[in-house]
Amino acid sequence: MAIKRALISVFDKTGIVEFASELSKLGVEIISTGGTLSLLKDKGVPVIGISEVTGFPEIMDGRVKTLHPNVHGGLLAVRDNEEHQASMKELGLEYIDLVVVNLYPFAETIAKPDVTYEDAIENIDIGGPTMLRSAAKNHAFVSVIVDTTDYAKVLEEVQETGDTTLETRKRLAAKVFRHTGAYDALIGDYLTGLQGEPYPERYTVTYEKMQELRYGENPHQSAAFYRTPNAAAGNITTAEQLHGKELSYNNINDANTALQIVKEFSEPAVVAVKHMNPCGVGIGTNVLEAYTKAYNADPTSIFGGIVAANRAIDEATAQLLHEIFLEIVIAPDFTPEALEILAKKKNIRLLKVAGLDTIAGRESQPVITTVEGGMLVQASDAYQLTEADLKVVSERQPTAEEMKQLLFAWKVVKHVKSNAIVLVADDMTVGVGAGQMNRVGAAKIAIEQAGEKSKGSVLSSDAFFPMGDTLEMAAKAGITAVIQPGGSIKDEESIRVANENGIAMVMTGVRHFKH
Ligand code: 93A
Repeated sequence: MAIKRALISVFDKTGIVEFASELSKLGVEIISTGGTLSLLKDKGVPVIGISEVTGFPEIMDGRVKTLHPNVHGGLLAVRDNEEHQASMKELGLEYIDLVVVNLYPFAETIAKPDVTYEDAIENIDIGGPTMLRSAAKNHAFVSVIVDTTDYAKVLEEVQETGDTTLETRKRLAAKVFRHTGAYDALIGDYLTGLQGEPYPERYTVTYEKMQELRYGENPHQSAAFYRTPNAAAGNITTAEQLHGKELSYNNINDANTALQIVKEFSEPAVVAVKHMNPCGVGIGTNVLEAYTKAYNADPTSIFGGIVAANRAIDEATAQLLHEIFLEIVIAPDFTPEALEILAKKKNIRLLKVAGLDTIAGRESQPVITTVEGGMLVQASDAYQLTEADLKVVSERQPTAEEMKQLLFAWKVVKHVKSNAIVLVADDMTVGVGAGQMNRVGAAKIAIEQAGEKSKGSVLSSDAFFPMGDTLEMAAKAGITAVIQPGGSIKDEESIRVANENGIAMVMTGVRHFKH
């Protein structure tokens, strides 16, 4: 076997002239379509038009160019099958040994903000995937290239032996079916989305690989990092690494959490994250003040943590960040002085997430959790509390300052693993109780961590109090105001304890479990 005839039809023409001309030099006959044909002719590569093979003009504005038995017979014939050989002869068909196709840019088209429906539909490639699939099915005999980065390897093999190896053809074929599968899935998602049907019968998602990771959550677990096509700004997948070691699996997960929390705030805010929970959150009039508060919130846990700020890191803040061991600092920008100070440490990862200073709140997007044998999909918890949600249920109204602290505590507790209790005072978290199996347990941890600082602080709870015990503890600790969803059959018990202790209590009617 040898590669004697190649069919080339590419939308992305990167490297195609060089590749085709090298093939031609090796005596390979090249067949091509419309734009690819003109380009190759222009560049002096000997090439035959597809119409000469099909005996048909390209019709319907190019919608039907290569969809012809002369093409697909030549691609699908089993070369050592006598009946197939006889058909080829009888019908005057010729084998095609190599297909080079890349598709109409559907993903790029629908990513355009002003894309029209007609534009999207016109960018659904039909002939291209058909050729790719025919060639990939018949990879025992046919080579197929869908990725421009494979030109070099294929050329090398053809130059050496006149053909590709079966191993290469198998690899290329697998790539094709993953590619066409993802291509169709995206079209399906787009059309399903237009119908406003978030949970279709068959759920297809396509992600593209960003990088292989050294390992997963633990060193014995393998892992890789993928992104959705067209990820929005402000996401971890769009972060630019300015300095430091490669991100690890846990780094990416924690950085994602830190970003989600910091995006809650429009005022200057700094968040420190450990093990997917915030250990310190501070807000202030500037990044330095916000960081100082986030640090003082829990100077122990921040060690080895991930810090995210929603304002550019300046020199003074960088000095403080430099004093402790941090895995990552994330910010919308770094001043040159700040960058110089932070980059003194070889390993610290510095991530620039453009736009982070202007994003407040998050758009709802699907969140996927796998279970063994399946998956769960839900809309992300992007609920933004409004004044109308709030109901003061205690005898005492919260003061304006208490209300400010309560709303801050509420934004943080939403991002703490359930059961979650957060204590806040003076624009910073002073106690975080995360991931406990009962609410009093979470409160106990938060209060203990706050110590003296629990006096005069406010408390937020991600879900209602099943009984009055958490309020009893809060009262003893000197907490003055509480925010919680409400909705327990024993709400009255908690309200009574609050009233007996002069605690102001606000209900939101919204629960924020996070697991
Ligand atoms: O319009 S199509 O769905 N119908 C076809 O028969 C067909 N054949 C190749 N799209 C078709 N193609 C696509 O044209 C290829 O997948 C490639 O993306 C593009 C190359 O067109 P040109 O050579 O005219 O630039």
